[in-house]
Amino acid sequence: EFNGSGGVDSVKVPAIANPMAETASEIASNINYHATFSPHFSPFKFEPEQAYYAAADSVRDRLLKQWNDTYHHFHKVDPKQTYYLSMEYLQGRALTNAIGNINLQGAYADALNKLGHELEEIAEQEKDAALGNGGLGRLASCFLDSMATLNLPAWGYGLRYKYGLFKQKITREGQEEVAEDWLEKFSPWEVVRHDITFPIRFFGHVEIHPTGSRKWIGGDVLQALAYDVPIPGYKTKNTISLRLWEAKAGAEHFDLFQFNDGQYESAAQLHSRAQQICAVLYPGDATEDGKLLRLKQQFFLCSASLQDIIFRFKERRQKNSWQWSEFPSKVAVQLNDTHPTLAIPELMRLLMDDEGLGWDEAWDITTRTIAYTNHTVLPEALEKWSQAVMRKLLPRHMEIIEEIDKRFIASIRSTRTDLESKLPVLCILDNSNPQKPVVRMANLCVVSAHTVNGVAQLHSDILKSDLFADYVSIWPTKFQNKTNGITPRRWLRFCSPELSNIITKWLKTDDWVTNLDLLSELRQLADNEDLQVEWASAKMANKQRLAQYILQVTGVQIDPNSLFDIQVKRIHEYKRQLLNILGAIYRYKKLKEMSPEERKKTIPRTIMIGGKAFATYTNAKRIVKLVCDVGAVVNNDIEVNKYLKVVFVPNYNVSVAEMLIPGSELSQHISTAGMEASGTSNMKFALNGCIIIGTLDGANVEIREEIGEENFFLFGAKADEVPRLRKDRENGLFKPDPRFEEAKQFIRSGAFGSYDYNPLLDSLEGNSGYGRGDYFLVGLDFPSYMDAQARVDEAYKDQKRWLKMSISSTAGSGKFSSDRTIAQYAKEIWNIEECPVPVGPASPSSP
Ligand code: 4GP
Repeated sequence: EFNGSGGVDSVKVPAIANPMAETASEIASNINYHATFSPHFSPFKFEPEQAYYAAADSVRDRLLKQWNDTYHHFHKVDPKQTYYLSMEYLQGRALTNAIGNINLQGAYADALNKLGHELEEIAEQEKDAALGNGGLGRLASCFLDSMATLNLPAWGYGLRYKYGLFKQKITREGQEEVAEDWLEKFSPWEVVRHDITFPIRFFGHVEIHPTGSRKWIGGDVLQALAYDVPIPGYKTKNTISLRLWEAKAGAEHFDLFQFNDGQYESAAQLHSRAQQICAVLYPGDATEDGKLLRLKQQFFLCSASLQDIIFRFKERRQKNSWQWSEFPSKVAVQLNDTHPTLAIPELMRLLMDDEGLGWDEAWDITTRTIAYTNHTVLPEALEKWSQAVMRKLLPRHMEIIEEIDKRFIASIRSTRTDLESKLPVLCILDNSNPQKPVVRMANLCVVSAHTVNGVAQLHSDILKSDLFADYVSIWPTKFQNKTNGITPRRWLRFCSPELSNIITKWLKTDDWVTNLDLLSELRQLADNEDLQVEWASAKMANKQRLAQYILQVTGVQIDPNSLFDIQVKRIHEYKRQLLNILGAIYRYKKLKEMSPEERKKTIPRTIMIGGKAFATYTNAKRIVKLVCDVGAVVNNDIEVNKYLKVVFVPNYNVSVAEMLIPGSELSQHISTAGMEASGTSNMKFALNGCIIIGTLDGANVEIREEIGEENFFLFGAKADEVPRLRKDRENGLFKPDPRFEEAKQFIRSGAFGSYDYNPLLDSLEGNSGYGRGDYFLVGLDFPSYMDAQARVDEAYKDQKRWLKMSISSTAGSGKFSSDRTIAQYAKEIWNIEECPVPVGPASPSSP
């Protein structure tokens, strides 16, 4: 029925699109308009892919209008604005989210129907924007959604990686990484700003003027080019920016003479170096070249963003006279972990060398502007850069860092003689290994930032009592906690419309979508039979949809009547997927030993595990392989596979999470206590009425407090016991539980194939060392984990009780909205206020 010009006959192609269209027929016209006049394909097809791009283009029109209005409004009001600097954003798909936030789901669904398509199918055409690795990157994306929704003057800055996080293929060997080209065709969600470019220098040297002022000159100069991704708030006109930088080299760096001479590669050297910068998210940094590239990426983000921020600061000063001292009352910069730490010396350099300020004034401005969030206490994740590499790539910044360190040391020596002996660990430059002196980025952040925060109460306490303890005595008020949160839009309203509708019906309002605390009213309804029936049917619908998906991607048929038990997150030894799979192995072995009658009395379970292992993390890859091997044996064992399935869910990403989480009933958050800074998927699962089995770690502690201990399956050692338990183990005081020995022995017996699992199993033996001697205490926590799992089975037998727990989990999740987190950052760290774009006739959006 396609008429060859972008739609079906019944919908005419208009000569002009109306970005503010709200009715289905106007929207259908817009889609038709774009299919015809914003072509990305030849005009003979209008299949789901073409429909997706045309629909996205039509949504983008509206977002651009809102973006322009928001920009103009901020410009006029000139409020203090926050800039969130992050090397990672795990945005996922944008279409459903944008349509939902502008509140046009129904109209879009109808419009697409008119054109012969289903919104859901169209939405699946979109590739995930996976410009991040895991929790830290997804948190940044949830934060953007909340900043826009709360009408805050705030923007995100990041890098426009060509290849985001790899695609995970599961083969006979286990995980295989394949490059994921999210920009392969085109992303309808970004707008290139050809007028917004900044020079970014690398290498070169520092020139000292007779006046004493210094200038960084020479080296390579690339250009940073801005791409804006509009971020709409929920039911508000405010639409903010995620500004992603791309690296370019100018035409003047293309050596035509060399090219004509046949020296093609050297003719375009700088061009190819520019391309490398944004080629890949987090390139492996095992080699020196890899480290240099990562450092270049970090500097590229920091320098481009700060130049842009300073440009906007000046642009908004309309009065003739203004002062640099106003900067911290107009600008807040938040560093998402230490990755953008170079923002500190870069701001100092721009203020001193380009703007002519003295050290004291520049330092005052910098320290009042910058705040830092820590996301992990794992020692290997605390960044340390080689001083030699830094001096070569960023000679002026290295000078500035040395000066910051020198002044810090001097101030301690003059005011805190009691801390002198601690200076070797507190100072920024670590010269303890003369072969390899390094810069400690976390120390630079703590010394320079006005505020340092952890991401859950327990984590913030650990920062204060352990990692940063001595700094606390120097700056007692610098340290804060900001418990993470998740956006209820993506993680409930849009990913589970079934459950959302029930909640709205029972609360008689959908205000909970922006005021998540309202969910607590479900608590007194948790026993209500009618609600329970509806709740169960929504859960069942989501489980069926998930079962369909699992069949499609793995070929494994799972039973929607079994208990759906899910653990999805990056694969890491501290997250203890190994504990989960050892538990599954033990369960399988016991099922094998049972009589058919006994088996019938057990609770059928489907254990799903998903996540990506870092390409060079061998033990994590062995864990993936083990889960796959166990699945292959268990799922094909006709004696027991009615009672147990084990599935490795391939290529876990944001979109897969949106499918898995609504269909979950039990979710595992079982890290060694003290090691998971917060966790955020625990919040997503709880919000969707899934019960958590977990340790007292990260945000689990607060989740359990909020939803009630009777609704949480707790097990395992506590954070403050862990050091002693590790010591005991080293001293040979650990007596392994026979069930733990049995599970390991079963693997060693070859029950799951001939792959060599000994290195993995050996990491659970011995008595000392990181990653050996069971550093993550899997053996120690195994018995209490198995006991907790037995309590799960018991609870699931009583479906009324289970549903009550499920409703209570949702009811207790109000605290974990990223709206709450961001409101706290705004008030307690950034000191910014909302700046809503006025409703009513729009101000002119073109200059
Ligand atoms: C993660 C932490 O591991 C996780 O506990 C936390 O919820 C998340 O940050 C957001 O704060 N860290 C990372 C990382 O993703 O790369 O360090």
